[in-house]
Amino acid sequence: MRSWSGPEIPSLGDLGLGAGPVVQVHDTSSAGLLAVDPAERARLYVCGITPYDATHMGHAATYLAFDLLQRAWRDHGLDVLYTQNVTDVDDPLLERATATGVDWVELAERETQLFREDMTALRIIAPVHYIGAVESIEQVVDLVERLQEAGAVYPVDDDLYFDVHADPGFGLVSGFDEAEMLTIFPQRGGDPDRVGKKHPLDCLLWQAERPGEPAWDTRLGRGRPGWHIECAAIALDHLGPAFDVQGGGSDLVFPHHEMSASEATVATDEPFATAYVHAGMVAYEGEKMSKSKGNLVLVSKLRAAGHDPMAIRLALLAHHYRSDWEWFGEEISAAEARLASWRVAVARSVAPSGEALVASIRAAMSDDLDAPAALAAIDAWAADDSAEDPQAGRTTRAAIDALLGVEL
Ligand code: 5CA
Ligand code: ZN
Repeated sequence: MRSWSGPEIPSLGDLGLGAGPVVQVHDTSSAGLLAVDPAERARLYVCGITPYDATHMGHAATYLAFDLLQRAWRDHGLDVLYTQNVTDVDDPLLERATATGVDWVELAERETQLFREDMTALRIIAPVHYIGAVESIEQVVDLVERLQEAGAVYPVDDDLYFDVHADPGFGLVSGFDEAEMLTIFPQRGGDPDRVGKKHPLDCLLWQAERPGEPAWDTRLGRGRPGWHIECAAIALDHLGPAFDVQGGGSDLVFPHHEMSASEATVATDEPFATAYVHAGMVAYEGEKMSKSKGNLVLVSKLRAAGHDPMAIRLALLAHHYRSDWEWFGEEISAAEARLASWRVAVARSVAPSGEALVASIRAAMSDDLDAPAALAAIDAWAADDSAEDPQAGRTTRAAIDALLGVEL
């Protein structure tokens, strides 16, 4: 499907500032920092929205995290091949469509379009491939057939299930033991108690047509894809196996990323991704912000209320991408004040060294995308009235744009 129009990104190298450092990010599967430094091109897959409601600040925080990763990679000199999916057919979308009397295709199109507009306003880098589940049915069927050839698929009634233990590495993404998995699985769409499954954790690959639900005629019969295989198929098709980073919010660690990784590994005999990077959860009114609960702060509402998208972006940047945090509304005024002070600071005819500040921002961002540390360095520079560098305003404006995506 159509991607969105992403921002222009200035090159700091072109300003004579050289290249940024190698980027280190926290990898969930090894529970530590990993230098992700492929030759020439980094390949990134980020799990996209299920488009049944509007973009909230939790979504925005997650997509911002992977925008920052790409900015750091680009500054280091890498090209980035970026794929993101849209889960445009799945239970929650169909349930919302039925409950509101809207056609599911229209609902998905409307919310995906709003998401594109929110991403453009926030200057989030657009994926090269923006791919819906509906347009990937063929790839899913191919992948399920590869799993069948590997002996990892069995039927339950007319549905098809993946035998998770066909992958000796099952569990290595999350690091969870079976008890933890069994607790979380039913909370995140799993069906441990379904009669006929060989193991409670085995997951749905293909769901046979249900009355009143959309279905496609395929070699697997009439039906639709399960959730995890959708991302495995889209990522393998557009990035190939062993790509650099699989990303999403921490609510996707298990089962979603665990299952996708195992499915892809069994089908290809190669690792799915090198690193699994997860953003923390944004809460509101004491609970994880989520469409299913309805405790939402919508990006589009903040924009409609007249808040500068760059202030919304700065409010998000004030939190480290890996931390869980709660939105309390007043952060937007703090971000607006910060934005105003930075705009004044870069307009100074002479300011403290721009190059030293760029080095600090680069050091912070290449160290697991530490945006709060970068913001603190910029605040200190803005508050310092020593006058030594007539180029500092220009250099700083470009660095804040290139590395943090904030246009001053
Ligand atoms: N379509 C699937 C992924 S394949 C999905 O999880 N969709 S979603 O609309 O529920 O979430 C979209 C992205 O936002 C996911 O990466 C998810 O991890 C992230 N996300 C959802 N809620 C929050 C939240 N409260 N805070 C931070 N990130 C969130
Ligand atoms: Zn996904």
